Amino acid sequence: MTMKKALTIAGSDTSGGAGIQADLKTMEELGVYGMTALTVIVAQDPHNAWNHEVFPIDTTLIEKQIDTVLAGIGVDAVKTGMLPTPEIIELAARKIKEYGIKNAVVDPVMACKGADEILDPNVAVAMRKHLVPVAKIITPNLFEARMLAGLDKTPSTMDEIKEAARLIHELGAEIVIVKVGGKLGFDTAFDVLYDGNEFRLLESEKIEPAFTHGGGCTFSSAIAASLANGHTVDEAIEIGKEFITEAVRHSFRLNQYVGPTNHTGYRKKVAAQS
Ligand code: PXL
Repeated sequence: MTMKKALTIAGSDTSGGAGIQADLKTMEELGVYGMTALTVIVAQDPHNAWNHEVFPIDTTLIEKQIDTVLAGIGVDAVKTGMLPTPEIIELAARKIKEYGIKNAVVDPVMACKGADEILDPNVAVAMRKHLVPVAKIITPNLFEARMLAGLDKTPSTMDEIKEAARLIHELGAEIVIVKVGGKLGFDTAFDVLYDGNEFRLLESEKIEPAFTHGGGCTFSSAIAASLANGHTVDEAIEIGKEFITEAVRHSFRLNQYVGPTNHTGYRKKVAAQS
């Protein structure tokens, strides 16, 4: 038997709901063989309000991991998550180019949810320059969209969101999906997609209350895994939306600080349909 394969270049979320843990769980659920190049370890401080502590991995070691997978094995898709320094961003982009990876899904992580502190102000600069141009699909949230588009405030109206998506597309990404989710007070949860030709609203039901830790990692991994499985871009995005909706529906509380999305949610939906 052969399996489709995907590589995630991302960080470890020790608490298990986001980062490389979310990516591997998602790929597994979608029947894809997941592999990793670890960029950073995030630990959370139980004695200081779950403050995120970020420990980057040496760039040489990241390069060795990426080469292990891309030169030594080969993949059907690559996903990037937390890349904590400009050097690591440049490295990931260079490797995606070097190995001619077409199915590259970029989740431009700039901070952890609930932890406002941006990783490094130069992260956005390096992403604009190196990573956005190699992305088939890029999935910024509103804050990341603002930073990538170079806006001085976070977009909050539909026109502002569309403008941010357009500016990010101009930097070279094929498809931009600005994740709005349940924010901004609309009745549905939605994202705004721009492919250079048209804008599309990706709507889904709003699930409340919801825990959303790791939601961005999960959504982008589900898209990457679906591309690896040979789905078209439109199909992959649709599966990604369904996967994240079910993961949010089955989300749960881990402790007083964090509640992850549940990667087994989609499986339950598929089982119920068959
Ligand atoms: O959800 C963003 C994120 C991505 N990657 C890692 C994380 C987090 C948030 O905690 O820890 C490794």
